[in-house]
Amino acid sequence: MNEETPDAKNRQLENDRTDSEGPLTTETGVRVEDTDNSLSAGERGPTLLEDFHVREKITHFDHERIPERVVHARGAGAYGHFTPYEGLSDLTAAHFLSDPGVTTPVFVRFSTVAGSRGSADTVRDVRGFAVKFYTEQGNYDLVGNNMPVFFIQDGVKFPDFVHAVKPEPHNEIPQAQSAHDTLWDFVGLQPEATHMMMWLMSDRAIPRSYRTMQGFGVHTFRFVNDRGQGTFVKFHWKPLLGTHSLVWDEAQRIQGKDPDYNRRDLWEAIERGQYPEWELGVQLVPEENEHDFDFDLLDPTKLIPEEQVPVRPVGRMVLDRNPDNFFAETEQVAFHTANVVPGIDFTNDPLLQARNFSYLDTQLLRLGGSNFQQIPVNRPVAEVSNNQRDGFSQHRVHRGQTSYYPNSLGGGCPALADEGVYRHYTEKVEGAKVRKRAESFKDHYSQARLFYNSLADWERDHLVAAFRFELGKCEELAVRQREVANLVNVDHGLAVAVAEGVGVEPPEDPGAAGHGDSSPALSQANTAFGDLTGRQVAVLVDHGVDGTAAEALRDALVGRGAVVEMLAPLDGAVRTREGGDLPVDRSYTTVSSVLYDAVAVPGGPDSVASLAEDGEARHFVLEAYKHHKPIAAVGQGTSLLSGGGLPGRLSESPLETESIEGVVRSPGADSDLTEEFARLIGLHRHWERPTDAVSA
Ligand code: HDE
Repeated sequence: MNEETPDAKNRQLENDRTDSEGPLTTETGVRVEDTDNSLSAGERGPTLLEDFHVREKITHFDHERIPERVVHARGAGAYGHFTPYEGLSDLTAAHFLSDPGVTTPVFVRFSTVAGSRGSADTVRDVRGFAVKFYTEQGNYDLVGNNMPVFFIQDGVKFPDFVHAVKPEPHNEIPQAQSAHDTLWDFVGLQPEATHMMMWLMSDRAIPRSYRTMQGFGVHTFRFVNDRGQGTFVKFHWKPLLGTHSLVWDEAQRIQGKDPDYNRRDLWEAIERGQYPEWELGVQLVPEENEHDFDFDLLDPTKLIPEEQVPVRPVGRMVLDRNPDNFFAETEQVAFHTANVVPGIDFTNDPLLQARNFSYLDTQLLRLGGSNFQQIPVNRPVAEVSNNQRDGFSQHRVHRGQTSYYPNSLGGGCPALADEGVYRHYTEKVEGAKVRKRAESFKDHYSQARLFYNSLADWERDHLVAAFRFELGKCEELAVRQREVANLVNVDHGLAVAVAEGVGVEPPEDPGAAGHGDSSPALSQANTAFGDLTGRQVAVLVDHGVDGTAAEALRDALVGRGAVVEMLAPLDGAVRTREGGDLPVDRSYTTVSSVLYDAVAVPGGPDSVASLAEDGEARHFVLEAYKHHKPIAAVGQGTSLLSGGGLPGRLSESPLETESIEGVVRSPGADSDLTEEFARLIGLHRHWERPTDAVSA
């Protein structure tokens, strides 16, 4: 373990932390005895201009807002650290990847893309996954997304794309949604977006949690070693909990029930000490193999199938500390793709090249000038020394007579560095100036098809439903029809299914069958299952509940890392069948089944009878059932399943042993029940459960 680095950032921040203690003062430190009454000429007279306290207080308030990010405005952040598994010096000069003994502090910000700062978390959207490594060689930012490809190939199209997806300009509707005419108008006319639209219509766009999201660098980058040799690299973050998503209907309901759902989940997991972890992986392509693929490595609408180039795990990131202040840290953090360290370089991906311009430019506006790197969350732990001076909000007090290079009056300082320096990869470049897309960028459908081929049946069903939902919200039939015409190049069956759903002409079969390739790694069916860490389980109880069963279930699940809450009609406590008091965590009228991953109903005739008479309780179970969630019913608790309008085979014989996908029923809370319930929760959702007939 490196002595200096693990908490280098945390230690640095210590100097900036402020606890508003002691007597109230003005910004200039003058003590204030009354902040409730303005200084006025007489008790009922006009306020006096000379009241510097009221002027300062209100002026500061007037200036509290800064522009939100033009994209990725809504986000949540956390600190943590990264440790490599092994030294990668043969590939890269990056020190933070050179030695398992080096642990590097990080700050990560997750985000949605289209919505404003105050929009809901669980919208259908791409998620940002931006990591700032505070390395000993300077800050390195890996500014990625939770999907491995992008909508456009060239950065010059980015303003067009963002204008299309953002709320429409004439009425600013809809907020944080892609289901509207302008987005589909744009992507229908822009076939290069097709692959990414497949990802956006998939479950990847509604992650259950930031903790259950993959991350991708998207572009092909370049590792460069000490000898100046380059290797192409794609970055992957893999969550240890697996990649899991919400159900679309559930995601929409959460937008109202808890718009902070993903943000809260991250915050609470860290507060509980359940630190989320990701493994960093790299796909490596030697320079000489650049042209071995049937797509261009520089094209950001393409991924490298893992089956073609395996992902090599190279390190681990843990997020273990929440920020002290949202604005100071999460809002003011400034990521920039051009923040690189020795050993990591760019490629000529035209999207990446534009990003390298855009991020600095946007921070200058958003953070009010050129000194934003001095803001605590942005400051590197590496030494900073240069001749840059002045500017708005300069916090450094530079000493000395000189601020130029070369100089003799300042002792020649700062001197040019001669070791550990950043050297750009000496790539040979030649060519005529042209505005032309390379021929190698022109296949827009093969990988969209690869993605479709790779999905499990339930994932395809969700994808079709998402296309129908989104296109169904477009008013212009021509826009719907054009997208369907696009999809026929991916898969005829998909295009027909979407066309039927949105009431436009099903397209002709183009005849030529597309390729049958698939990449199992792209399916969420092949992710990690079984870890209950941070899973939210609701236990519905009322007076007369079988307290022994309820507590046994809770203790067993908590022991496996789940968060279990006792929910009753009223807050406080319920009397158990055994005569004791069972504390209630909250009234279920303040929450909703969509905020939980699983529901249990313990027995106790009185408790169950009372719950069965309450529409809220019945709806809770029914809705969980509709959203494919695991349900456990103990003893008489099984009868709650029968009263709620669930499909026949569940309601007719609640204690029958006929198995129902994701439902466990048992006469008592024995270890078999808890074991089975835990297994079902670990499987996340039970997609094979038919729910079409369920109205909840
Ligand atoms: Fe961004 N992007 N982007 N982007 N991006 C921004 O920078 C931009 C792109 C991504 O949590 C902005 O500081 C252009 C791809 C994340 O603070 C802005 C292009 C990927 C974040 C910007 C892209 C991303 C941003 C807005 C096309 C995935 C949030 C505020 C050439 C690999 C970072 C800001 C955070 C933020 C520009 C495309 C990821 C305007 C011009 C591809 C995660 O500079």
